[in-house]
Amino acid sequence: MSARPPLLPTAPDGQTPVRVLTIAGSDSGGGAGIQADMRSFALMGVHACVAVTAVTVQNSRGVTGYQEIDSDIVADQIRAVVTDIGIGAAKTGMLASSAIIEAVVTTCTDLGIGGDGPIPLVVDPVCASMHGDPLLAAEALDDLRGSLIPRATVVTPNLDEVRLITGIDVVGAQTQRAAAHALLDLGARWALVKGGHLRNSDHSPDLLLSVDDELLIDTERIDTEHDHGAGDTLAAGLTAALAHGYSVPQALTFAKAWVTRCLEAAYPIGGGHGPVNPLWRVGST
Ligand code: PXL
Repeated sequence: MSARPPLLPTAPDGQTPVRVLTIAGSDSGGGAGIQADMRSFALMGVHACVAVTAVTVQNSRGVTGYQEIDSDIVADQIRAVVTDIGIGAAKTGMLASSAIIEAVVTTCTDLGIGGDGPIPLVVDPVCASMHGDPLLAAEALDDLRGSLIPRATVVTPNLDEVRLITGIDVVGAQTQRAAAHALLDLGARWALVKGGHLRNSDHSPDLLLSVDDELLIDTERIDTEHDHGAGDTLAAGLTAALAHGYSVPQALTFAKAWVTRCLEAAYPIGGGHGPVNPLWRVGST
């Protein structure tokens, strides 16, 4: 069992917690998307605001449909919380369509989220569920590449997403590095290429790269079928730590320890893949 991740410090005034924003889709099965984010954020001690982008119909076996939220309503949710509650960092997950990506990019640019703005932006470029069900319209890939990734403080694709975004098939260290460079070339400040889906490996090497820095965290793969929401949970850990003012490499060190512990505590539900489980944090597992 891995070491317990360090506690994030409490808010300076001891009363108002650090706040973050997740811009993401709902998972009716409670394992990924907004639900994964909210569970982890709560247990990491940060207050999470939510801009809902889509409502998916899914259970442990897969996604059978979804309804997008009107892009103006997505933009309004972001503006409403950022201008009142204030946030230390934001995260994107499922964005469903070109219209929603455009609304998110415009609003984030206005509000200083990502890019050269003061609020870090974690872009988890969600394209499909773990079962391969699409969560992003095919034509929206260009918007992901051309307008959202250039605003990312850190972009966090898995290997399937890397292939769709960069065309690079990551099979080892060299191709992983080439893929990270391709993501930096798109304009991301940091690229995290997650190795969890590497074939024929009992390790999960995650490579974090910027133009002048890098960090490789190579851990043993946790052998579980119940890893639904793992990518969301890692990105939530990054977002929480960035909101506390940690650097991107420090945030990754925290987030990787967090998701590893959540994978170790994952449980089966339904007939398919169960969720990663941040409830270990309160000793329920
Ligand atoms: O884990 C990626 C993800 C994000 N958001 C939603 C999802 C999924 C995967 O199924 O359903 C809503």
